[in-house]
Amino acid sequence: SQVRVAILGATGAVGAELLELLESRNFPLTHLKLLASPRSAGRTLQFRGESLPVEAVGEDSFKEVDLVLASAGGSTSKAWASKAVEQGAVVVDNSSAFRMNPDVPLVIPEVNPEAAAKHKGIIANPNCTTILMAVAVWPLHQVQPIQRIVVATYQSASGAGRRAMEELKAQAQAILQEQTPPTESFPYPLAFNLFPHNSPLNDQGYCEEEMKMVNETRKIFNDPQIRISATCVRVPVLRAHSEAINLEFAQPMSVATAKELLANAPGVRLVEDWQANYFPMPIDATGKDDVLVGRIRQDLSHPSGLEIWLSGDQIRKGAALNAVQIAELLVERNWLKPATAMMAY
Ligand code: A2P
Ligand code: 11C
Repeated sequence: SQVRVAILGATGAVGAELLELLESRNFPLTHLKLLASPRSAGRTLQFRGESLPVEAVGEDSFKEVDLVLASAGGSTSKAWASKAVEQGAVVVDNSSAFRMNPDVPLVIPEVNPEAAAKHKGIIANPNCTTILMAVAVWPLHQVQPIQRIVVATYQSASGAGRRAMEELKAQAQAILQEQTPPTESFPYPLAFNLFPHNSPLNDQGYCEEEMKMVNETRKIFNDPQIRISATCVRVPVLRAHSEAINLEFAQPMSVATAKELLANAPGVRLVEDWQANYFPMPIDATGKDDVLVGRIRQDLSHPSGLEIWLSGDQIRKGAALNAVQIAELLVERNWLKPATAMMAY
């Protein structure tokens, strides 16, 4: 089948990657519409050797569109997703706006593809940190149930968008020239520094990003009992997030079993050279589809514990690639049909 696609947020960091992936993966589209804010109207972007115009999103943007890939932030999705659904499109939304809505499937194709079948017009793409962790942890959890996850993240600038990536470079340059680094996208200098993720804090002292890892993982695993505690940190890396993950299983899982499962898991590449002390790094994960996982070891402090380490491209598997894989799933399984029961999103 042939699909008419719109990208909402085409000029952003994730938007650029969506364009690249639709082209390189030969997505079966007949028409591609590029949408962004009025600031970008009149710009052009390249797709399959052609210059396509960027349009300001508006009331009529979703007529004659079957699929919207939205990556323009939560408020933009809240403003436009239901309009797109009303006009007959299915929306794969990258923002946090609808992820915890019980009528919205939250999908990672390697983990819970079947959930997508039940969509009512909107399917949510999980947060980048959740996707990377879930892809690595799910193959283990299926074989030996995990009771508790304690995770610390090392998140790159790309998670805060294209301007934030430029700001990190500008900050590094300013500091090297002994000037005051610009801080517009970030609250503090990130270059030569790091800070706990600056999303809003709840009463228990956890930030939104940390609670996304807890709540989204439970929803995707369909396991409301699994206990998760996260500490999310922004680090001066351009793109690709890393995570140190401690897993507590119901029964011990050997390091050898975990390695074998991860070596064969979809979307995962086992990367470890113990002799060379070489393990996943963001520079190696950048531009790759797979989540790089390694440094798998027995938790010295717990007989049923394992430690794992990963790096994954935040813009690719953490965002654009996962969204395109969801779109491919919808096409392959013939699930790309307009909402039958209209939802009040
Ligand atoms: P624009 O470039 O016109 O501002 P990033 O996460 O890399 O910062 O990208 C955000 C994306 O979301 C950009 O494509 C941006 O477009 C788009 N965007 C931001 N605000 C709006 C809005 N109010 N309406 C439509 N698109 C928006
Ligand atoms: C970050 N993951 O790296 C965040 C940004 O829920 O989609 C993306 C927020 C989201 O800061």
